[in-house]
Amino acid sequence: MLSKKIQKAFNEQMTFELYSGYIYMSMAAWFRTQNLDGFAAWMENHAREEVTHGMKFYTYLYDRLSSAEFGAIAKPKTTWKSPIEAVKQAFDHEQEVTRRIHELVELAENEKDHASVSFLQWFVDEQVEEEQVVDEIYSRMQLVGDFKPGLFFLDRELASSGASQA
Ligand code: OFO
Repeated sequence: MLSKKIQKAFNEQMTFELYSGYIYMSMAAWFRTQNLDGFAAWMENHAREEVTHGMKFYTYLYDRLSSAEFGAIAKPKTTWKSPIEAVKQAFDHEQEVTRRIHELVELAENEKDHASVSFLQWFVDEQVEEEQVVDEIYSRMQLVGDFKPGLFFLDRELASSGASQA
Protein backbone atom coordinates (compact mmCIF):
# COMPACT_ATOMS: atom_id res chain seq x y z
CA MET A 1 0.00 0.00 0.00
CA LEU A 2 1.16 3.54 -0.73
CA SER A 3 1.91 5.97 2.08
CA LYS A 4 -0.61 8.80 2.44
CA LYS A 5 2.01 11.26 1.18
CA ILE A 6 2.72 9.29 -1.97
CA GLN A 7 -0.95 8.60 -2.61
CA LYS A 8 -1.69 12.35 -2.43
CA ALA A 9 1.29 13.27 -4.65
CA PHE A 10 0.45 10.60 -7.24
CA ASN A 11 -3.18 11.73 -7.37
CA GLU A 12 -1.99 15.29 -7.97
CA GLN A 13 0.29 14.11 -10.76
CA MET A 14 -2.51 12.04 -12.30
CA THR A 15 -4.62 15.21 -12.45
CA PHE A 16 -1.66 17.21 -13.78
CA GLU A 17 -1.13 14.73 -16.63
CA LEU A 18 -4.80 15.13 -17.60
CA TYR A 19 -4.35 18.90 -17.33
CA SER A 20 -1.38 18.60 -19.72
CA GLY A 21 -3.67 16.85 -22.19
CA TYR A 22 -6.23 19.60 -21.75
CA ILE A 23 -3.63 22.28 -22.52
CA TYR A 24 -2.44 20.45 -25.63
CA MET A 25 -6.01 19.94 -26.87
CA SER A 26 -6.59 23.67 -26.46
CA MET A 27 -3.42 24.34 -28.47
CA ALA A 28 -4.57 21.82 -31.11
CA ALA A 29 -7.91 23.61 -31.40
CA TRP A 30 -6.13 26.95 -31.85
CA PHE A 31 -3.78 25.51 -34.49
CA ARG A 32 -6.88 24.27 -36.37
CA THR A 33 -8.21 27.85 -36.43
CA GLN A 34 -4.85 28.96 -37.88
CA ASN A 35 -5.11 26.33 -40.67
CA LEU A 36 -1.99 24.64 -39.31
CA ASP A 37 -3.41 21.13 -39.31
CA GLY A 38 -0.03 19.42 -39.01
CA PHE A 39 0.70 21.25 -35.76
CA ALA A 40 -2.85 20.50 -34.63
CA ALA A 41 -2.45 16.75 -35.33
CA TRP A 42 0.84 16.72 -33.45
CA MET A 43 -0.78 18.43 -30.44
CA GLU A 44 -3.75 16.05 -30.57
CA ASN A 45 -1.40 13.07 -30.46
CA HIS A 46 0.50 14.68 -27.63
CA ALA A 47 -2.77 15.20 -25.73
CA ARG A 48 -3.67 11.52 -26.17
CA GLU A 49 -0.28 10.58 -24.75
CA GLU A 50 -0.93 12.72 -21.68
CA VAL A 51 -4.17 10.87 -21.03
CA THR A 52 -2.25 7.58 -21.11
CA HIS A 53 0.24 9.08 -18.64
CA GLY A 54 -2.65 9.97 -16.32
CA MET A 55 -4.02 6.44 -16.73
CA LYS A 56 -0.67 4.96 -15.73
CA PHE A 57 -0.94 6.76 -12.37
CA TYR A 58 -4.60 5.76 -12.07
CA THR A 59 -3.80 2.07 -12.61
CA TYR A 60 -0.75 2.16 -10.36
CA LEU A 61 -2.74 3.67 -7.48
CA TYR A 62 -5.04 0.63 -7.54
CA ASP A 63 -2.16 -1.80 -8.12
CA ARG A 64 -0.79 -0.49 -4.81
CA LEU A 65 -4.12 -0.90 -3.00
CA SER A 66 -4.77 2.83 -2.89
CA SER A 67 -7.39 4.88 -4.71
CA ALA A 68 -7.67 7.61 -7.32
CA GLU A 69 -9.07 11.04 -6.55
CA PHE A 70 -9.42 13.53 -9.39
CA GLY A 71 -8.64 17.19 -8.71
CA ALA A 72 -9.92 20.31 -10.44
CA ILE A 73 -8.51 21.16 -13.86
CA ALA A 74 -8.00 24.86 -14.61
CA LYS A 75 -9.26 26.41 -17.84
CA PRO A 76 -6.35 26.40 -20.27
CA LYS A 77 -5.29 29.36 -22.37
CA THR A 78 -7.21 29.39 -25.66
CA THR A 79 -5.29 31.77 -27.92
CA TRP A 80 -1.65 32.52 -28.62
CA LYS A 81 0.04 35.45 -30.33
CA SER A 82 1.91 33.13 -32.69
CA PRO A 83 2.56 29.43 -33.38
CA ILE A 84 6.00 29.70 -31.82
CA GLU A 85 4.53 31.13 -28.61
CA ALA A 86 2.28 28.05 -28.28
CA VAL A 87 5.16 25.63 -28.92
CA LYS A 88 7.35 27.53 -26.44
CA GLN A 89 4.60 27.14 -23.83
CA ALA A 90 4.50 23.40 -24.56
CA PHE A 91 8.26 23.22 -24.07
CA ASP A 92 8.08 25.13 -20.78
CA HIS A 93 5.24 22.89 -19.66
CA GLU A 94 7.26 19.75 -20.35
CA GLN A 95 10.11 21.13 -18.26
CA GLU A 96 7.64 21.66 -15.43
CA VAL A 97 6.44 18.04 -15.81
CA THR A 98 10.06 16.86 -15.60
CA ARG A 99 10.59 18.90 -12.44
CA ARG A 100 7.49 17.37 -10.87
CA ILE A 101 8.45 13.81 -11.83
CA HIS A 102 11.90 14.28 -10.31
CA GLU A 103 10.28 15.57 -7.12
CA LEU A 104 8.12 12.44 -7.00
CA VAL A 105 11.22 10.26 -7.36
CA GLU A 106 12.82 12.08 -4.42
CA LEU A 107 9.65 11.61 -2.37
CA ALA A 108 9.50 7.88 -3.18
CA GLU A 109 13.18 7.52 -2.29
CA ASN A 110 12.70 9.33 1.01
CA GLU A 111 9.74 7.08 1.81
CA LYS A 112 11.86 4.04 0.85
CA ASP A 113 9.10 3.00 -1.58
CA HIS A 114 11.21 1.05 -4.08
CA ALA A 115 8.24 -0.05 -6.18
CA SER A 116 7.26 3.59 -6.74
CA VAL A 117 10.82 4.56 -7.61
CA SER A 118 10.77 1.79 -10.22
CA PHE A 119 7.32 2.88 -11.50
CA LEU A 120 8.51 6.48 -11.87
CA GLN A 121 11.59 5.49 -13.86
CA TRP A 122 9.38 5.11 -16.97
CA PHE A 123 8.33 8.76 -16.57
CA VAL A 124 11.92 9.93 -16.02
CA ASP A 125 12.90 8.32 -19.35
CA GLU A 126 9.75 9.53 -21.10
CA GLN A 127 10.47 13.14 -20.13
CA VAL A 128 13.89 13.00 -21.79
CA GLU A 129 12.11 12.12 -25.03
CA GLU A 130 9.25 14.59 -24.54
CA GLU A 131 11.58 17.53 -23.96
CA GLN A 132 13.77 16.51 -26.89
CA VAL A 133 10.85 16.23 -29.34
CA VAL A 134 9.28 19.56 -28.37
CA ASP A 135 12.68 21.30 -28.33
CA GLU A 136 13.43 20.05 -31.84
CA ILE A 137 10.22 21.57 -33.20
CA TYR A 138 10.74 24.78 -31.24
CA SER A 139 14.31 25.12 -32.52
CA ARG A 140 13.21 24.64 -36.11
CA MET A 141 10.51 27.28 -35.65
CA GLN A 142 13.17 29.68 -34.40
CA LEU A 143 15.17 29.02 -37.57
CA VAL A 144 12.11 29.61 -39.75
CA GLY A 145 11.21 32.84 -37.95
CA ASP A 146 8.59 34.90 -39.81
CA PHE A 147 9.19 33.10 -43.11
CA LYS A 148 5.64 31.83 -43.84
CA PRO A 149 6.58 29.19 -46.44
CA GLY A 150 8.99 27.68 -43.87
CA LEU A 151 6.15 27.39 -41.37
CA PHE A 152 3.94 25.85 -44.05
CA PHE A 153 6.53 23.17 -44.86
CA LEU A 154 7.08 22.44 -41.17
CA ASP A 155 3.32 22.02 -40.79
CA ARG A 156 3.20 19.60 -43.74
CA GLU A 157 6.10 17.67 -42.29
CA LEU A 158 4.40 17.37 -38.88
CA ALA A 159 1.26 16.14 -40.61
CA SER A 160 3.09 13.27 -42.25
CA SER A 161 6.15 12.49 -40.11
CA GLY A 162 6.85 10.52 -36.98
CA ALA A 163 7.04 13.81 -35.04
CA SER A 164 3.22 13.75 -34.94
CA GLN A 165 3.59 10.69 -32.69
CA ALA A 166 5.12 12.85 -29.94
FE1 OFO B 1 4.20 15.46 -21.67
O1 OFO B 1 4.54 14.17 -20.33
FE2 OFO B 1 3.10 13.64 -19.37
O2 OFO B 1 2.75 15.30 -18.68
